[in-house]
Amino acid sequence: MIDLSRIGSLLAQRPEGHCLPQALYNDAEVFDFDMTAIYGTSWLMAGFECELPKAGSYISQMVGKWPVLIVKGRDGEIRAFHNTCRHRGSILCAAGSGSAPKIVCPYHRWTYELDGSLLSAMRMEEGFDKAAHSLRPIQLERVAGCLFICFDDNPPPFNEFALRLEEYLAPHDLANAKLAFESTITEYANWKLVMENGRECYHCATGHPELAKTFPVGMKKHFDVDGDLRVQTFHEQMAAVGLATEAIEGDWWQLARFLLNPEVVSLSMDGKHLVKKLMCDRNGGDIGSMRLAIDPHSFLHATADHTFMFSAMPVGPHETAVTGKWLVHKDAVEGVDYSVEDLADLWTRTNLQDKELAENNQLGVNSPGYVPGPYSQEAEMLALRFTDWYCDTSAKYVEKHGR
Ligand code: 3BY
Ligand code: FES
Ligand code: FE
Repeated sequence: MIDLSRIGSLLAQRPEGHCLPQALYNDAEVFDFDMTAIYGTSWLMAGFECELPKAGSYISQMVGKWPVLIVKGRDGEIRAFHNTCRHRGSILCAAGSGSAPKIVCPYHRWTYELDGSLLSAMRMEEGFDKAAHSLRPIQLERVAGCLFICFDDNPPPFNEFALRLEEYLAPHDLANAKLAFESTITEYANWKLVMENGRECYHCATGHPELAKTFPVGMKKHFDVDGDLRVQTFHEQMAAVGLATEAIEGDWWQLARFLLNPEVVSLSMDGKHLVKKLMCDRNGGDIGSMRLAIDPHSFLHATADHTFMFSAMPVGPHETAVTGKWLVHKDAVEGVDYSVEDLADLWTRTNLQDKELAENNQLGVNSPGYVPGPYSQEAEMLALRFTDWYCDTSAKYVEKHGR
């Protein structure tokens, strides 16, 4: 049992505008709380429709300690299930992706249809009710080629987000994309330190010399750089080709299309497109970057030539799995239109640099001398927004369940 009154008092100790009390970054009970109250109640970005090209395609992934299976049915629907057999609970598919005509448990061979219904269970007694042993579903929504899941049967409102994401991301045509590369690294830091790091660019000029060549690291809240005379023209040009730019947000999501550094058309090592076949060819492929961020765990950047998604999944109090996915146009040919090595280079370096920063942060936060310090209101606005969201969401959970 999680002691919710203890969590409530830790949250109450946080000084406004500051990072969090130590225990919220390194305590085992807080980790359990975060899984239940944050990852267990939020919409999470699980991947992309293009990862499930045909009936029987599946993705198996972990959300913390919770195994999830996403499957495409014969009817074209994509469904998410708890990846646990209704017999004695084995996982059905190991983490990874693949395809299968049926879902067969590796333990005693209970066999499920792609829609989760139990098809056969050998040697079970007469009267055994197969219909009562379907796989247990998890909420899943598809928007503009992205897949979102929520463990809570009463998930946060989704419609406004879906409408706006469609408007911003549809021009990137993710339905006609393919996954060109995926990688997962382990960061020995609490997931909130990983996310705070991922939300701010206070550290980018020195911490990410390569990213800083293309990314506006001096940005403020909505990725505007003060005094950049190109901004007005950018917004006009994008409007002329029907691309939304305005920075908008809901409680748990943010969307914007923003200007990259001068002469830059992609988030790449040299600012040039990494893929010859574009996902969005409007304005000659000079369309800045479309940024999506969702709390608690993800951000995505879509430039004309490729899309990169970042996802942080807690593993333990001091351990987080960070997955990157790189999408390109489905007709782009590896070795001709792009090289995987070049495609993955920038964010791989950036993620490894962030791993070191987050791990150093965790070591220092564990010190008996640690005291939560203030964020820069200008340079760390989005990290502060993340921490505020975490505290608000947590406090509401404690309020609702703590009596
Ligand atoms: O939140 C983002 O979009 C990014 C990407 C790099 C650093 N961070 C501010
Ligand atoms: Fe799946 Fe036994 S646990 S068939
Ligand atoms: Fe960083």
